[in-house]
Amino acid sequence: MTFRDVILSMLVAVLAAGLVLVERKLTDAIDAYRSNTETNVLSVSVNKALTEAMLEQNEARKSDLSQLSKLKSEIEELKDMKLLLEEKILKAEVATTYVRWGRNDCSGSATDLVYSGYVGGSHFTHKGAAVDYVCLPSDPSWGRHANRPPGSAAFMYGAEYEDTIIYNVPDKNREVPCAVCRAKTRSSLIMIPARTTCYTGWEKAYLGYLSAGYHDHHAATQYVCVDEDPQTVVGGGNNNDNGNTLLSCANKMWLFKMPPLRK
Ligand SMILES: [Ca+2]
Ligand SMILES: [Ca+2]
Repeated sequence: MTFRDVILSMLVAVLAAGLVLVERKLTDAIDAYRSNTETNVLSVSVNKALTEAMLEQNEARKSDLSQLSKLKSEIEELKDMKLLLEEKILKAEVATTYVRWGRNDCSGSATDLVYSGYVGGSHFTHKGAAVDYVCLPSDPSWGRHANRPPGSAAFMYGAEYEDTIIYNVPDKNREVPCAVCRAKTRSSLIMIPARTTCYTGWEKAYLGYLSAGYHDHHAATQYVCVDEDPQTVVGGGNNNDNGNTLLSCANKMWLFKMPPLRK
């Protein structure tokens, strides 16, 4: 081999090495391009998915906001309804009525007089008579069958005070007035016997003496509270009519022997 041949062989070897190097670089470049392309595709897909998720989330948020706004509106409407109902309740006509026995007027600024009149009831000698006291109006009116003959009728008599000390009357011949009272803003009424004060939460309408008919009379009566400062019927006179009677209660029931009540 000549020197020229040697040189040529070396040149061929260098060229071959250069070609291998170029091929390797090309392969790397192609791999890098592929890798970048895949990454880009992946990135686009991820971005698209993220965008879609955000759009869905925004839509859901819009829906939630709409629901929330609707709920707030409904709550406001309910609040308005509640206020209206409370206003109606406050303005509602709440009242109760009672008879004030022994007086022709009512007590308290929140109490109206419905009517006043006279206490009536059965005759004290009549067996089987009605037991209740009634407050007869001073301006009665007749129905269709006025003034029937008394053959088989029930009777009504005026009541007299039969105790001069308790009721502070000059004799046992005075008639008893009454008043039907309407207590505004009150919804319940009870008569509490054997107490001079109310229980917690209750307000006194009036104070009086527990009264009923005489224990040995034929006709039964009922317990009523006669005002502690009773009046007499104006113009009633002092005849001893003795139709219906009112006496204060003597504390002889076994209950009243129990402490702390006195006999
Ligand atoms: Ca009498
Ligand atoms: Ca009389």
